[in-house]
Amino acid sequence: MPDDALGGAAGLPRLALVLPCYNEADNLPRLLEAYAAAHAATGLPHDLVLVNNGSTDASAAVLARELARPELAFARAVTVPVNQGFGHGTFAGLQAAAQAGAQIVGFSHADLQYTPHDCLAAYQRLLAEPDPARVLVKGKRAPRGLSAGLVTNTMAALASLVLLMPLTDINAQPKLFHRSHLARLVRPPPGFQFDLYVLYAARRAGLRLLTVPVTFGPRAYGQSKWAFSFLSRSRTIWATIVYIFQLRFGRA
Ligand SMILES: Nc1nc2c(ncn2[C@@H]2O[C@H](COP(=O)(O)OP(=O)(O)O)[C@@H](O)[C@H]2O)c(=O)[nH]1
Ligand SMILES: [Mg+2]
Repeated sequence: MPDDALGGAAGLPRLALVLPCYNEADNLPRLLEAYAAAHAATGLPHDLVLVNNGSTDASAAVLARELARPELAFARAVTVPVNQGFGHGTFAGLQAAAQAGAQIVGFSHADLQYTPHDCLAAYQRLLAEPDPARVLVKGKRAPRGLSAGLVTNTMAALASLVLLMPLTDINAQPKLFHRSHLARLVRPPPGFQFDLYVLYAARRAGLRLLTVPVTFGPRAYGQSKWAFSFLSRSRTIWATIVYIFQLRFGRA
């Protein structure tokens, strides 16, 4: 049964999941294969939007080659010519998804550390809600390494305290919500603070945050794009601390 028919017949609001990719050429074939398998297995009305976020590796050629395969007809690419950060690329993908008619939009990472199964389970969790426009579904990573877990929990505690709202595992993927939430994202930050902004805007609007457990595996290829050295990691953490206070005092 074609997805449209399934979506129409069952009345399910269609999902477009945005995967911003920054120099993930080595991960893309396996990533797309995994999503194609999950798509075929569930039959859910679900599209993929691959954002080539200003990659300087072979991502453009790999995407063009892979997306020509018929089993990937539910996936398409959006190109951001010059990289301006995770938030910038993700927001561009979310807007393109909404413009193409998706009622539910969301995002996750493109390095296969999150499984398609977990992302689609988050979608099903959202579908179980009587009013999907009043919730945001987010992942929460299973127990993590000591150091990564400490950073995650400290940042969540700081953000919760300063912004006066309970937040956990802020940068865990995926995040899924009704397209109407996009109208609240009036000043999306260009970098990794985008995740916090999306959650903050949701809480401010009175949405319920629903948490689903996700597994967070190791990267198949390449290295983390922000935590590859002590300096790069410290920079992102510091930028996030500054951003938390900017949000609190209306400067963001
Ligand atoms: N650093 C960075 N990552 C991006 C950007 N756009 C998309 N991404 C993707 O965001 C994800 C970040 O994951 P990763 O670097 O592994 O960070 P970690 O999983 O938090 O350690 C990857 O899938 C990247 O391809 C960008 O502009 N900068
Ligand atoms: Mg990663």
